[in-house]
Amino acid sequence: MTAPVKLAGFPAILAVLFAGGALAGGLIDPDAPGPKAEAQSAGRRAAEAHGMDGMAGDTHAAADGERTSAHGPMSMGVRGLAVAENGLRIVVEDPELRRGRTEMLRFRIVDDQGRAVRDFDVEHTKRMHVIVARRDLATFQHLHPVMAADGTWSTPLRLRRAGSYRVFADFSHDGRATTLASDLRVDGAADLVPLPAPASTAKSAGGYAVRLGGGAPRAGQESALRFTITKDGRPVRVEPYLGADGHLVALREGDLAFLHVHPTEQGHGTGAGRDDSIGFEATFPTSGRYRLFLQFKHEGRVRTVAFTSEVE
Ligand SMILES: [Cu+2]
Repeated sequence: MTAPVKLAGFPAILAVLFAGGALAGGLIDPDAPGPKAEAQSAGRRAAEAHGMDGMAGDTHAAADGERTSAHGPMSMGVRGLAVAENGLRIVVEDPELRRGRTEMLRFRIVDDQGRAVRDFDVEHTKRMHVIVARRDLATFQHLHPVMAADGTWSTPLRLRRAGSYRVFADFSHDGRATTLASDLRVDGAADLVPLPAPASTAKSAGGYAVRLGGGAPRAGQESALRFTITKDGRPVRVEPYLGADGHLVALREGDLAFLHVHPTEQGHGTGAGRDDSIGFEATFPTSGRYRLFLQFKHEGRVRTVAFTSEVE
């Protein structure tokens, strides 16, 4: 296989994490057992623990109690189209990865003098959230890298399929929420797929079925998105994930604009809680199609499902 040999100094081979899913219909599972085993054998302790996503990080019980959203209104807008914004820039050390290999993705957030930023605010229980999606939105991974003393963030990453990817660094610095994005590439013939048609149900590994309710979203208006999760036909009550009932990322077809969506305040976690659905509020900036990636935790594992949503 003709790997990207031309880049000398390829960073160390690393442990990985793959989000799974590869099936076009929205079967995406970042915690599939296979890659995890590989990651462990690759033996990069610190990064790997966080790279496994939800697993390690979610044991921070203190943060789980915080349901209040730290987001300001600005996070409702479109983000993630730029490599530099708000005086900050993302610098990816080596954006070329070999297909199917566990590599270490490394990047820094630098200021306009090129100095690495090292003080980040905690959002959703983490100082840095990384999303990696292929351009056709067929794959999605949500990672939590670890930062070295010099400000370099790193996480194991494995991309199973060739093609062009976007990496989003979602963070807050000095109280300002920012999402910067850059390209990654995996050499080889890419089997790009069209976006699946809009559908109100999606399945994930583990026998979960998720239904999306709430009506057709309209551009520029706040839309309620409610997800109801069942497993083998029975209702599922989710466990806290990143300090909320779930985590939702919406990416716009065509340019992969990034919408970070807020959980609604009235979760099911309190009181009688007869409603087991998970609610979010999103303002889609324009009409068009979006891919929604919902992550929730149940029985200790984070599951991911994807929906195509048509916004009018
Ligand atoms: Cu995250």
